[in-house]
Amino acid sequence: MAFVNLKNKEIQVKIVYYGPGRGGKTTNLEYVYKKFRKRINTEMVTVKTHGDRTLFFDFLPFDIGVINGYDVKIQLYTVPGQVKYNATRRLVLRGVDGIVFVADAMAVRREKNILSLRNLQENLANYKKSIFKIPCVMQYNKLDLLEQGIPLLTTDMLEKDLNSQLKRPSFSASALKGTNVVATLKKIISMTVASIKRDLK
Ligand SMILES: Nc1nc2c(ncn2[C@@H]2O[C@H](COP(=O)(O)OP(=O)(O)O)[C@@H](O)[C@H]2O)c(=O)[nH]1
Ligand SMILES: [Mg+2]
Repeated sequence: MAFVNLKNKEIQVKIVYYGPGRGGKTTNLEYVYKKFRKRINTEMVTVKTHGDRTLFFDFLPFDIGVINGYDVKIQLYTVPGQVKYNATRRLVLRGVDGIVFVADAMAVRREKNILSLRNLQENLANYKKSIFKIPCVMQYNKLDLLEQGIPLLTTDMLEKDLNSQLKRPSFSASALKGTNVVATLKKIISMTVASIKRDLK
């Protein structure tokens, strides 16, 4: 359940970008940050370590205006994808309202995607949340690599591997070029806000 401040009539919505390390979660947030700079009045917080890997999380607050008289503040987070950082991933998932699962469409990352989705399911279960109930959007990222002749998983394969049971909205995307980054974000925001409205009733 989202954090609702009845006194200032404000709802804080937490959306987490989840997925395997190097899949493009940080790149998604960086694109959003650049694109909507005017609506974002705080700096993007990002904690990086060797290479450009997220150590703790990236955080981007995002104001989407008023819904039902409530000021809605969207908070976008990413998690570190590497297997060894599970404690941090779990922490970032605390209080999550919506998930974007960023899968890496590179053929060599097939197994990593599947393991990461399973890990998400386990970590949500830890908070008594079900991946089948929480608002969730799938993003198949790095579409642009096709032009360079890099072997990619087809959308059909990705759907079969990751979305055959969940049946969530999915987007083929390029976080690097910005293709479908905003579409993904809009979809998860609308699904999450709708779910919070149902809860508030
Ligand atoms: N070609 C291509 N590279 C991408 C794309 N998205 C991310 N990358 C690259 O993949 C690497 C890992 O991206 P990053 O956003 O740090 O992944 P994260 O670990 O999921 O946060 C970086 O070198 C990015 O530039 C994309 O859509 N296309
Ligand atoms: Mg990252």
